[in-house]
Formats: sequence, C-alpha cells, structure tokens
Amino acid sequence: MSKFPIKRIRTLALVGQAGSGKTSLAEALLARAGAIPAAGSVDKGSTVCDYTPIEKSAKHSLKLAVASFEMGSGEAAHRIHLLDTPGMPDFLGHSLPALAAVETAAIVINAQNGIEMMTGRFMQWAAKRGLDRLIVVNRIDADNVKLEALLAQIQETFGKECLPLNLPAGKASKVSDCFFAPSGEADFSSVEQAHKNLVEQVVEVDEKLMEAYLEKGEVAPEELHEPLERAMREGHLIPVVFTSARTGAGIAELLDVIVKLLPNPAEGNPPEYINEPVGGAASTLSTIPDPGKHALAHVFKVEIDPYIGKLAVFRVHQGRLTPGMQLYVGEGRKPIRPGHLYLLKGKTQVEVSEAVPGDICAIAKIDEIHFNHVLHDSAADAHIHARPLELPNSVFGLAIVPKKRGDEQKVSDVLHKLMAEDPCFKLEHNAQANETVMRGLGETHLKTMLEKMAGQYKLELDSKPPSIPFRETIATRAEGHSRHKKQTGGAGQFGEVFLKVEPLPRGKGFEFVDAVKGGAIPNQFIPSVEKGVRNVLETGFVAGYPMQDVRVTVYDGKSHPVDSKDVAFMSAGRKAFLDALAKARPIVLEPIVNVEIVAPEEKMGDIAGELSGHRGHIKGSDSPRPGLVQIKATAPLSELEHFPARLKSLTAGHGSYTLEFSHYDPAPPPLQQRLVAAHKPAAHAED
Ligand SMILES: Nc1nc2c(ncn2[C@@H]2O[C@H](COP(=O)(O)OP(=O)(O)OP(=O)(O)O)[C@@H](O)[C@H]2O)c(=O)[nH]1
Ligand SMILES: [Mg+2]
Repeated sequence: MSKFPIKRIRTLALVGQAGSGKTSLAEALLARAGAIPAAGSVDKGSTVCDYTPIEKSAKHSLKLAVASFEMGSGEAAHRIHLLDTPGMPDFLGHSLPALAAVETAAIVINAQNGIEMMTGRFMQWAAKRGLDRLIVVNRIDADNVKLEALLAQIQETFGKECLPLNLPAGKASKVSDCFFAPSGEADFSSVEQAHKNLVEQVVEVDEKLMEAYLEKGEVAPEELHEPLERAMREGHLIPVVFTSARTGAGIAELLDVIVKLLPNPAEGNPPEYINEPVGGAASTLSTIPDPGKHALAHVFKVEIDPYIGKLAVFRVHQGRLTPGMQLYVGEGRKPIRPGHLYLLKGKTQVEVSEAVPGDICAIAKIDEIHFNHVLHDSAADAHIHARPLELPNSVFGLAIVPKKRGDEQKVSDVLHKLMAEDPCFKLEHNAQANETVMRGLGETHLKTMLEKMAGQYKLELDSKPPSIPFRETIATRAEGHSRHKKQTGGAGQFGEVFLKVEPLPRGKGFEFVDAVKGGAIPNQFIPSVEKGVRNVLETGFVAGYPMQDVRVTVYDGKSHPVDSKDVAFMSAGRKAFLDALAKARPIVLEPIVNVEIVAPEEKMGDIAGELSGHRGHIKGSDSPRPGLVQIKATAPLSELEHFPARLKSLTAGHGSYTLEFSHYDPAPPPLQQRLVAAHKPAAHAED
C-alpha cells in the first residue's frame, strides 16, 4: 500500500501574469509546510523554483518548475505537487503543459495591478481543460492596493461565481476565514456576508441542501464540504483567497484550502490518450486514476542539464510506476527500465519507491523519452500517444550564425537540446537564403535562448531578422529560342529549342509541357531541356529569387544525329527559357501573411494605424472578451520586421499576435527596384 493513498495527493499549478508572485508563493507555501527551513526570495535568487542561473539574473521564471512536498503526519499527511510556471507569454511552451498535469489551476493575481492579460487567458485555458480554478489575490501587503474594488472587478470579469473563502483583515496583515469556521473582522464587506454568499452559491448544486437551507436559513459547514467541491468542479464556484507571499498573510489558510477543498487525483478530469496498436485501428483510451490498473504517465516537461543529462518529468494518470519496472515509451517497442524515480523540489531530486495516480515524478538519463510522450506498461504492440497540446504558433524568427567558424555542429547539437525542452522553440532551414532560422513566441523568448546558449553551453551566435522569402514570376506570355552549337576539336555539341512561357494563376507553381511534334527534339533529350529550364527556376531572373507560377511549353527544336547530347539540350533549354523570360516582364512577388492580433480594446486605433502605415489591410475585428479586441488583417511580411516590438510598446506588453502565410502578391515598384538593384547584374551572363 502506498504511503500516500491518492485521496491524499494534490497537484496544482500556479499560473498567471509575470510578477504576480507565483514563485514567491511557492516559496512561502514550502516554508510554511516545513519543506524548506525558510522562504527564499526571487530578488536574491534564492528560491526553490527559479533555480537556473538565467532565471536568477532575469528575476523571472523562464521554465516550469516542480516542487513536491509533504505536510501533516500520520493519517493527516498529504503530498502536494506544486507547479510553478512562468508568467511571460514568451514562455507559454512551459506554462501551458503544466495544465495537462494538474487537477487545479491556481490563477495568481497581483493585487496592485489587478486583472492583467495572462489572468484572463489562464482563466480560459484552465476552464477549457476542465480544471478546478482557484483565484489567489497575492501581494495584498503592497501599498495602494484596493482589494474591495479588485474583488468587484474579478466578479465583473469572471462572474458572480468568484466568491471569497476568506477576507483580508487587520489592514491586510492577516485573513479571516469565511468558510470552515467563519469568524473575525474583515477589512471590507463582512465575514458573515461572504459566508452567506458561499452557502447560497453552493446549495444551488444540491437540491436537498437547498431545501434545508430555505427552511432553516443555514447549513452546517460539514454539510457544505462535498457540495462545495462539486460546485468547484462544475465551475459553479471559483473560490478567491487572499495572500501575501512577503508577510505570510493567508499562506497557512491557502495550504488548508489546498488540502481540504481541492480535488484529489480521483476527483479530477482524467485525460484521454490514443492507442494505435500495430496493424489495428486507433481507439481512444480513457485513463482511470487507479493504482491497480496498467501504468500510464504523461511526460509534460523535459529538462536537459549540460552536466547531469536529460530529466523527463511526468504525471502518473493510471497504475503504479516503480523503479526497475519495464516501461514502453509512446510508440517505442523496446522497453526501458528506469533504475530510479525521483520527486522534485526545484533542482533537488529525492528518490522514491513508487509513483501512483496524481504523482509527479522524474526519470533521469533516458534519451528515448521526449516531451508529450506517454509511458506505459501495456504491451510492445500498443502505440499509446497523447493528443498534441494546444500551443501558440512560433511566429517570431531570428536567423543565426555561430560567431566562431567551425561551431556549426555544436550549434545544431545545442539547438536540438533546447528544442527538446521547449515545444514552442523551433528550427528551420531556409535553403534558398542558406539560413538557419530559430523560431519562438517573441523576442524575449529567442533572446533568452541566445543567452542560455552563451551561458550554459558557451556558444556565441550572431542573429539578425530572417530573409524574406520573395519569389519571382512573369507578367505576360513570350517566346524563347536558343541554338547550342559547339565545334571544338573532336565531337561537336548540338541542340536547338523553341519554347513559350506563360503566367499561371498564383500558387500553381511550375508546369513543363512537352508539345514537340514529329521528334524534332528526340524524346530522350526532353528531360535535359526540362533540367536546363529548371536550373533557371531556382535562381530566378531579375532578383535571384525562385521563380513560380510559370508554364513552359517546348514546341519545336532541332537535333543532329551525331552531335546532339544531353548537355547541349540542357544548355539550349536554359538559354531559350532565359530568352523568353527577358521578354515576359519578370516581376518579384512578396509573401503576404494573415495577422491576427489580440489587444486591449482602446489600442484598436493605434494598431490599425501601425498596420496601415505598413501596407496592411484590416479585414475585420471582433471582441473575444470584454475589454479586448481581436483584429484580423493581412500585410506583407517584409513590412512586419519591427511589428512585434511596436505592438509590445503600443500595448505595454498586453498585445499578442499570430502570423500565417496567406499568398504571394507582386511587390510594389519601389520594392521591386530595390530588390533588383541589390541582385548582382552578372548573374545571367553567357556561359
Ligand atoms: N510586496 C509583495 N511583493 C511580492 C509578493 N509576492 C511577490 N512579490 C515580489 O514580486 C516580484 C515578483 O515575484 P515572483 O514570485 O517572481 O513573481 P512570478 O509570478 O513568479 O513572476 P514570473 O516568474 O515572471 O511569472 C518579486 O520582486 C517579489 O519579491 C507579495 O506578496 N508582496
Ligand atoms: Mg516565477
């Protein structure tokens, strides 16, 4: 029997705006539970969760951290897995996966700033995943906080079901309980009123209780317990608690709420996986939080330490994992046998003898395990995988080159390690511009990656905005001709080609048509003609960009019984094509992207101005939530180089955007001229 029956396990994630005090709260909770001797501080770089050097200098969390601890003893002992997430939107690749590993999202609000961008987004994401939600108003000790107004704002924004379980008292130096044993003073409203509000909200989910309440005018607190938990699960109640991670106000009370009211793993909303057995049909696999069943665990975090190696952190959803047991990794047929299982407290690992549903544990040094993998003990032919997590698009790009020549292999190794840790960090190679481009969620994201490479891996890179993938095409039909004839020394070379070119609709690519009649060009040489033509496609005609949306029809030519060769027809094909292109009004095309922006409503005008100043067109706008506007627009990619930084400054960091390729359009004449002038004019000299 496990030391911790799953009833006594809690998993919760601290989420919300950067600076709201999530890491400090984790610290205060750990200290209060006796899991660390005293609370460290973010400002001094001494916290359990912000343990990497780069977090200590940034004074922000930049990755997901797990702090598991125990509180209470004997029958009252509980194991709590606390996930501390970064609040900056650039690190959503770390914070969103945390929601897949917990029963409860504790959305932390900075009492000084009130509801911020990430507050609303995490409220929505947590609801979408079916998690219990708890609102923690932190920093209540700070100057000039208006807690009564903030509570009203919370209720106005997120609904009347947001009700306080406790209220600040003694000028926010402590909190008074309004649920378990309601008593004491409050800085605003009253404990009695708050208690009444809670009771009235909770009885709504229980008909019998409602009747009893209507009859007697009150309900005993013990009777409220179960329906309150049910109300939370159904989203009918979103409890609000007040804390100060700095003074400790409300911290013991928050621990009490975690233990007494938050759902245990059996009361959560277990995830579904997909099983695609070899040769069989795919089916949905519901997980059951029962230690007696087959083991199923989901890897929601991977961390690669340059010295210690890879650490895979997983949440057990079903069954029991023990050290040395045989496990399969996702689709792998070769089992692994992890020798040790660890509980994590920041960077500290504590060995454990088993993990049951609800537990969050880590396995070290197993290369086969990747982010989002499922670990299971079913059978070698079961291919069990998780659904992909919904993550934002990685739209911000930087082209990179190592500062030191010869570091290319190291760059590739390091980038792959970073990608393994962060699902929103991506890499692409732009063959045409011969550029390695890293992509992420914003400038801060990629700058942090560069810092990490320099600090952790001693790898220095230069970066610049990636090249724009311009293309070329033609504006009109034209004819081309070339005769290739060489008579030097021994055997000669002969080939003659007549062709025509015509523009194709946008996005159609390239077509090559053989319309030669009567063997004027013998069949075996047609592929050589095509090869010659395609050579030109790659390098374009006027500005060095690949050519597209062109049809080439070869319709006549001449051959020689002895001197006709592949090389002769390749050359004739190439030159005939160039001849035609010169007359077909070649033009440069530029990529147009769909831009979707979400920002505070009052910034609509500024953003519209910014877009139209850069040849953008607004297609429509919408209001996803009160106070927010969603703008849909199209704009040339070449105009958006500074857009992320502009949006950030226009919206004080509260705007976000996504980009996706839409289509190609002819570049306007001044841009055409600039691109043509920048291209070396000697490119098509006679060979
Ligand atoms: N006065 C006061 N300051 C606090 C409190 N909690 C946190 N802070 C301070 O607020 C700042 C941000 O705290 P963090 O704990 O790093 O906030 P976070 O939510 O983890 O921020 P990210 O990691 O960037 O998402 C630090 O300077 C803390 O010392 C509090 O209860 N009262
Ligand atoms: Mg933090």
